[in-house]
Amino acid sequence: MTITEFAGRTAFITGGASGIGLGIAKVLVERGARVVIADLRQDHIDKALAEFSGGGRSNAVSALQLDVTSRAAYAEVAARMLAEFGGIDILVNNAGVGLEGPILKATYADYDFGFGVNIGGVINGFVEFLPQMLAHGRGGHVVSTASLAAEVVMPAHLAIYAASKAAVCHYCEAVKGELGEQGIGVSILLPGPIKSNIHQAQQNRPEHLRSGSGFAESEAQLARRQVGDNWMEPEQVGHLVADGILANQTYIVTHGIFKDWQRARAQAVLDATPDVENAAVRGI
Ligand code: NAI
Ligand code: GGE
Repeated sequence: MTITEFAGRTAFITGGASGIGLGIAKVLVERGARVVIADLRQDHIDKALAEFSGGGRSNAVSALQLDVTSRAAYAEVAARMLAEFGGIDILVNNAGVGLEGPILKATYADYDFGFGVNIGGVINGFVEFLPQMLAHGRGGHVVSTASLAAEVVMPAHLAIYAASKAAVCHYCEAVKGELGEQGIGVSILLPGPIKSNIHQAQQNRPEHLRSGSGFAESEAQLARRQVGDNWMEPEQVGHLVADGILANQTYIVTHGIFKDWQRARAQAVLDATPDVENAAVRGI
């Protein structure tokens, strides 16, 4: 029941008009899926659609404007997907913002922005799309983009980002068993550095969370940060994601460069854990 080929399947990709999401969109189209790109930014949508136009399967892709934090808008879009495609088969919860700033300057606006998009948007995707994915009976798959930032101890200026991504990771791990019984596969994408517009957090911040932000200065600096030449191409991530969907892989990891930090974090937790040999306690 889970996904064995992309032909005849419809994929819905949030944040699909730029970077990693666009890389995934290109590969899924190439491999035979119909793809619907959902993105906050109309400028990204226009540019992305232009990249598909004239291509072999350009009619397999369409796009719509959506802020994943808006539950009312998300519900309308999900209803449209049900009416137009008989429901989607693959959900890619990829929209995210790379906000950063000194934690002592963070305000509620910063917490609401970071958690609202990075974990709130993922939850809204599950809540809006799970019912139709279960009802159509074709089985399906949900990929959610977390980050290797969720797997290492991050510096304080990335605390909100890291915490929001760790939430994505643990939520997906926890629901995988129950959804698997219903024919819905679950994968978590854990990327290292990928060429994208991740440094444009400021441009993706809604007006009502701009005033009162303590991160204005750091986000202005962030906007000037350059993408590294050696960072991975989004389409390469797309191929890893497509293969990961077919294998119903729990973790799709793009880079091995943080492995020592990942190991150090896991080891520190184990080191702090007592060896309890009390059967009554173990039974809990
Ligand atoms: P990107 O900025 O190029 O693409 C993200 C897209 O999401 C943009 O087109 C943006 O308009 C859209 N978006 C932002 N807020 C949205 C909202 N509220 N509703 C709908 N769409 C929204 O950045 P990238 O890097 O491709 O980011 C994709 C995901 O990958 C994010 O979740 C990010 O945290 C994650 N990630 C990126 C890494 C990197 O090195 N680029 C590494 C690890 C994770
Ligand atoms: C490429 O730009 C970024 C960024 O500005 C913030 C976060 C991330 C990328 C990613 O989510 C990853 C980088 O691959 O975050 C990290 C994971 C592990 C160690 C350090 C990371 O970022 C500094």
